[in-house]
Amino acid sequence: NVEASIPEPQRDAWKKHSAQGFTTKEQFEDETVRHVETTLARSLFNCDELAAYSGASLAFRDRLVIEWNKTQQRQTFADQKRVYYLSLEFLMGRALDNAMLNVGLKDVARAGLKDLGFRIEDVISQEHDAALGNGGLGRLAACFLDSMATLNYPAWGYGLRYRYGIFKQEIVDGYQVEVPDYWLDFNPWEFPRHDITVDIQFYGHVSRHQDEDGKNVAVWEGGEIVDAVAYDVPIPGFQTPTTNNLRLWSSKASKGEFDFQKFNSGDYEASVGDQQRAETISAVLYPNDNLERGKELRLKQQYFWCAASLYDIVRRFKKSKKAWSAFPDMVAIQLNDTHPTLAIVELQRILVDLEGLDWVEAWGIVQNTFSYANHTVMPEALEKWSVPVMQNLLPRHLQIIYEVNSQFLQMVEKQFPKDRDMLRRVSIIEESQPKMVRMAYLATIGSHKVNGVAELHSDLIKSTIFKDFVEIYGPDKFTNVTNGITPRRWLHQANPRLSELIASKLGGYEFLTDLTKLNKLEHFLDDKDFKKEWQEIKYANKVRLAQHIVNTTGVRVNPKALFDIQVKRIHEYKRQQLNILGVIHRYLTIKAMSAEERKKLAPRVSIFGGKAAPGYWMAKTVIHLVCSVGEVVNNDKDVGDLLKVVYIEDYNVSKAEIITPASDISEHISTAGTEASGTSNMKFVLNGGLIIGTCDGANIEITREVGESNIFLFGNLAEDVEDLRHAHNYGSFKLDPDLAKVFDAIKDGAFGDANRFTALCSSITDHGDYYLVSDDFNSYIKTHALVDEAYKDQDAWLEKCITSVSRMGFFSSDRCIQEYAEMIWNVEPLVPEQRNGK
Ligand code: IMP
Ligand code: B1N
Repeated sequence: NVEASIPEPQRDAWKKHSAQGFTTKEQFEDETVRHVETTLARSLFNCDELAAYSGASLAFRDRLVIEWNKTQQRQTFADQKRVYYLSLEFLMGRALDNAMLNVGLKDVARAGLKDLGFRIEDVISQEHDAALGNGGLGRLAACFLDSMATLNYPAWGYGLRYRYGIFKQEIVDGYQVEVPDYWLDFNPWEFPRHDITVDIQFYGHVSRHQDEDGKNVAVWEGGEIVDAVAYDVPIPGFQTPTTNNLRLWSSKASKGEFDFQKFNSGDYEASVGDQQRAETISAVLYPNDNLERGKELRLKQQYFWCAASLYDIVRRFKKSKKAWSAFPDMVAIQLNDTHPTLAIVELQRILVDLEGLDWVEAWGIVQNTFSYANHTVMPEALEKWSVPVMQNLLPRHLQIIYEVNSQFLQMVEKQFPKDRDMLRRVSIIEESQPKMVRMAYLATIGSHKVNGVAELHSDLIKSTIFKDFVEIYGPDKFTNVTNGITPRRWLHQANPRLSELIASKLGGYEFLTDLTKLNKLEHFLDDKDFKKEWQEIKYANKVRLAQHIVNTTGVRVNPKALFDIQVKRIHEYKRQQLNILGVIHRYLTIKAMSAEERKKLAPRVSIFGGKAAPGYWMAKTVIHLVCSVGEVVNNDKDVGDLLKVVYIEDYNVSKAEIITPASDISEHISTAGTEASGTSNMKFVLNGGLIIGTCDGANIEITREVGESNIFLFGNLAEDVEDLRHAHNYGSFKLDPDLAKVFDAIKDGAFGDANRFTALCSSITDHGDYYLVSDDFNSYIKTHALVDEAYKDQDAWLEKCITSVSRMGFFSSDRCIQEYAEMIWNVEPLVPEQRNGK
């Protein structure tokens, strides 16, 4: 009993003075004004909206951290298994609105801020997004944190505290320009923990020593040391006091002997240089989505973060004084893709080199601790590290990888005698020039479970990259957990009016913690008032987006038009090029139409948004084509409201909260078999928009749930993609005739200097059309015509939307986390007693 070790009078004094946090409007105002006046040293006379945001956030942060403390104590005393979610990306977005809603005090804050002279929306919009991620993979990690806290799982996130998140995108003359995202000027949501600092070693060499028992042990010596400093971000659950922790590591020069020597010897400059080199490790998020470039600094980031996290996890376990064999009963470590795979090697190193466990016992513990989620089959995204680079940076880890590989290959050889090619195929080491470490294989061998993130994707990985491993380990090691999204942020926070309308019909907000409850909405399909209000809400959301569009681009769009939205990272496999080529086709068709025909056409707004990786030239060309088409179409008086084309600058989480509720239709049109899951597809449907999409990723399961009549599917199937590509490469490529007309218009300079688009066009016409734009074009155009038709019958359209929403229960990240917890992590929730004010 920890309490008993503290004298009673002291304990009483602490209890008497223990911080409480506000619950009433009066207390909220007290706390906010106190923070503005003392923490920020401002006053009534110079408190602007930013200061009001800061004051209110600090008031909420106090509340969160009080619950955070209690949660950590509860979890420590409960002494049960915890889950650690390792992700190189956490795309959190804004925290204040989320904190207000999750602790159930947004109305209190709204009233309090009003008393102090502020509108809550203006205060909320002061916050800079926490944008420590590229796209779906990073946002998934953020949704998972929300669900793990809401479901009361004892769970920690571990990541890197990048000084620069994903860059800010500006569109200048129709081109993307990247601006650094320096977001840490004032971040009230993090607690620096300078007392929690871990030494991280790089480079050096390995020597062999005899220990006291005469055992031969490896010692990793020399090299350089960098400090990892912990920064903690509290993660509040919804309608529960459980407040979990996201621990982000920041790099700092070590105070150890290395730079002291230089400093003392008078080499001040070198000492400062060391400091800068150390801080570089956590300086910047790599801005690539679904692409790995094999840069040494990225490997350094990965090891730095894995080693610091593992040190922390092992330290916490050791406090329990349990035997090492109990480690997997207390610790589950989830790897978000292969980026944290070095954690597997690091745990083996700790157990064998530092704790003296026997190799085989240690490896059993490692395998039972880790699980690995694969998020992509794109070859250019699969991580491989060059052996020489790893040899130099992490010499001992490379030895361990070779030993793991040798034992694995011996096992395979016993199972498949004389199959030399099998050994070559499954080896962790690719015998290329230079040799490469295949991280997906290492992650698979070091884990007890491997999962894909949607059904099709999980099937695909079993028949492609992990085919041999299914034969070796049997099919049970491989499983599927279809992705999900948190309904708190993506319905309640992003679309408060729709959430309220649904609650009024379902008799409360239980659907926010049990999303399957939405199915009761189908009972209201004949309720005229309900449907009218639903439609009004969608319209209001479109008006809000139209306002944002005119404010940021100057283009006026008609909120009565059909809003057709594609917002996501720009990537050839996601096929924004198919979308914009389809838009050009629409434009040419309208231009050729009679006045009569035009009257029958539903006006459209084609909305694009998303960032291109700074080095991804083709993606940047796609952005430029969209902007160039917009320039022409939006200024064509002859076309007017029938078609508008806009590019929304700097798509991020907080913009997604405005964009997602405003779609009539959204586009999820990746080449079949390339998009592992997609998660924005789920967000759009949950907000009452329909989808045009390919049979790819989670689109397939969305179709299963909402029904084929409520989704617009088109295009070739994944099973046919390989044959089509093969056919293209062997001479039978035929350009779609409608697409040919589109290319002719581009070549004629209809959208400005055609030379700028030559490479984009010829990637389709001359270089194999790898993403099957031409093969799918006709089907895409025809399906858009069906969308036009369907939209004319507003009543039937509305029914499709409401029916779809009612069937989205499956896509809550709560369902997803429960599946991980039961099938993979084997962890139980720790449900707290509900306290006052909750
Ligand atoms: P740690 O990472 O194991 O140090 O735990 C995280 C947090 O949990 C600490 O910062 C403490 O606030 C809390 N905690 C850990 N151990 C105890 C304990 O034994 N009693 C109360 N709180 C604890
Ligand atoms: O992960 C998401 C999925 O919904 C998407 O379909 C998938 O594309 C995305 C290397 C990635 N896969 N791989 C990445 C990101 C950054 C990086 O450096 C790969 N992102 C995905 C969630 O499952």
